[in-house]
Amino acid sequence: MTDLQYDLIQSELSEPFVLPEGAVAHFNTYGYVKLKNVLSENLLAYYGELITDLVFRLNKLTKPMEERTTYERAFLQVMNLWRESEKVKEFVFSKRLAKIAADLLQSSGVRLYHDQALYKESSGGITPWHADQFYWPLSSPKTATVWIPLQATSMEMGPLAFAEKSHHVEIGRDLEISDESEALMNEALKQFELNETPFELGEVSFHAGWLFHRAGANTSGSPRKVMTMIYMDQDQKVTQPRNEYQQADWETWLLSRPVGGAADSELNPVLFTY
Ligand SMILES: O=C(O)CCC(=O)C(=O)O
Repeated sequence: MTDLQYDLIQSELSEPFVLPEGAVAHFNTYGYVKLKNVLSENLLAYYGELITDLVFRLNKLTKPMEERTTYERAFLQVMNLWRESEKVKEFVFSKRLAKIAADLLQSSGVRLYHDQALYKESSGGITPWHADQFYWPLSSPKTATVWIPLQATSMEMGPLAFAEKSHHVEIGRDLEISDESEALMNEALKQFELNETPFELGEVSFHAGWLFHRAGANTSGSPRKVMTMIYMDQDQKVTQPRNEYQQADWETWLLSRPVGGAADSELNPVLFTY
């Protein structure tokens, strides 16, 4: 990559993206929004390679597929890549993406909760139904994850799928990701429309912390490479952990910041503020 190309992708990471009309309303009503042409092919190729190298270097899940649990079959999961590479940090700290999150959440600014790469291997299984905020000891529903495919993602690869409007109802909020959550939620979520569509290269989605989502198995023969960042309102407070996962998250991603205080550990920088 030439210096000029590198400068161009740096500007792209920081320049605002003009949200299509109705995007904020769509996010509020449906709990997610899919946005096309947010990131260029060049940018995704450049950071995609760096992220992929890190995933394979840091991944600890080496068991054969047949010996894995449903959760383990879903993807290789590597977290807080921004701490491992200054270059990947540029991507994770993108103001363009953080501003979209702030605008969708109607927040004056957002912090990072954590990032994670989610690589569904070519023989990877389904990602069962779940809502992310079950895992997070955070006081308000003002959280959003950006899901960024690093290649065009066909139906055969297992694109992220959303149970529209399911963030408005309090069902299954005590369910961790499992075969049980998949069976129970398949029934319970029949009342909601499912959005399950491919992603073009450059398209990303943002979903709310309490929105139920899943992904199909990857039957495409190629890995489904995805990077995600979880944003939270900059004024989020830490709540008393309500399950063992929240306890672990509190220690790992919030560095055990005091319950009732701001979720503002050194791992949770403000990535965009007005
Ligand atoms: O990538 C997947 O299969 C699941 C992603 C997900 O659950 C999330 O980003 O919250």
